[in-house]
Amino acid sequence: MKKGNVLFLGNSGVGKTTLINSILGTDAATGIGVSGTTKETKTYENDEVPFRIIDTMGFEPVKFMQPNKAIDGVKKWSKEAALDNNEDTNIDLICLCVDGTSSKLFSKTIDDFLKSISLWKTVPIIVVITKSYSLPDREENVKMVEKAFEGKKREVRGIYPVVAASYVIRDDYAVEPQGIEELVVAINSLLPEGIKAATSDIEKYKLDRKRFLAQSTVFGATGIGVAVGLAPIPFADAALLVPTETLEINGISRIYEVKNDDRYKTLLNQMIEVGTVSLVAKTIISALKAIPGVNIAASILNGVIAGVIVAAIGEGSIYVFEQIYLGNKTVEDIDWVTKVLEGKLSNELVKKVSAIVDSLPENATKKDILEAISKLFKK
Ligand SMILES: Nc1nc2c(ncn2[C@@H]2O[C@H](COP(=O)(O)OP(=O)(O)OP(=O)(O)O)[C@@H](O)[C@H]2O)c(=O)[nH]1
Ligand SMILES: [Mg+2]
Repeated sequence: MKKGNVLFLGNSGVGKTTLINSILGTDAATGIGVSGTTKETKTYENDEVPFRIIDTMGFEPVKFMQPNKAIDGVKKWSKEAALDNNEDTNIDLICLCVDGTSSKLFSKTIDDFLKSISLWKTVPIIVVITKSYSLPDREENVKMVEKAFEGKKREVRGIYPVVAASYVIRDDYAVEPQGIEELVVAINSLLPEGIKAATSDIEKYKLDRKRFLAQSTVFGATGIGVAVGLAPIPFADAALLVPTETLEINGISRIYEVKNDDRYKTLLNQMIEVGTVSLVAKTIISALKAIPGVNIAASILNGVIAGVIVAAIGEGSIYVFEQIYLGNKTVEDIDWVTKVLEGKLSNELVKKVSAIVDSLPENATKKDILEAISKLFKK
């Protein structure tokens, strides 16, 4: 099948590779919080969307008579791909990524960018505002990009703020991924006729993406859970996890487009009760604390337990909201939801925690714990 080519450009560190990973699930990226500068032009694709993405090196301003490494890399890729396998290397869409946390630089970045892409005169351009964590900034940023394009020869076909991966703002607060599906729908709509995917195919893509993004949300919340457990206060009961689970469940429900109405709030309260102070939660916590042969500090065990509970509730919530999104269940099926979540807090968890505890060093850090938990939860 013929695929479109979408070129991602942007300054180093704006989050191009992270975003590509979030769009395609290709593990192109370096992983959350790990910095890994892209050193060569690389393409990524999957079976679900009708385009491949060309990831480039961090963009440099064009200096007089000096080539831009990113653009040069794309030219080189284009030549080599054409020689290798006759792949179609026409660029169909250019996507400029600007960093939403450093908005003041937009105008200059966009000027430099427009100069550098003069090679592709008729290719449509969109702008993605990466790391768009703050809603008020988001509106401002969109306006600033619009303004930066005013009076320019090239027009911007759309401006898309995104959060590519769950972003932890404070120990107890995180922003879930946002704007990815909208971006993909927009990219698809700008591809040439004959390449573009049908709406029904995009729906299938969206469902898969929601799961991926929801998992990123669970990962973020689990990290918060571990921190809560590690804190030097006695982890007496899981009531301490109410804020973390609230954050997690709300984030997942937004990804699955659940309306934030009274019916949802009732469901949310029930879900949090199951995951914190219910008899089932208390029973499992006692069982976890009593795991024999533990040679790690009590605070580390508490960190593991808290993280695992948040991860388990997250896994259950993904299933719940996916069923609601698909129309198989409603937010009023509270008994069913309760059973799903209680099922996640079963003895299976004791086995999981035992395995994690065995694999951890005595002086395990928050990062070690988080890695061990996510490995165990990944199928
Ligand atoms: N939590 C979170 N971190 C992000 C997000 N986007 C980017 N980052 C982080 O920002 C850093 C840089 O991201 P990259 O994706 O490597 O940036 P890049 O544009 O590919 O950088 P170069 O390859 O150097 O051009 C990494 O530590 C990412 O984890 C996001 O949406 N959420
Ligand atoms: Mg990169």
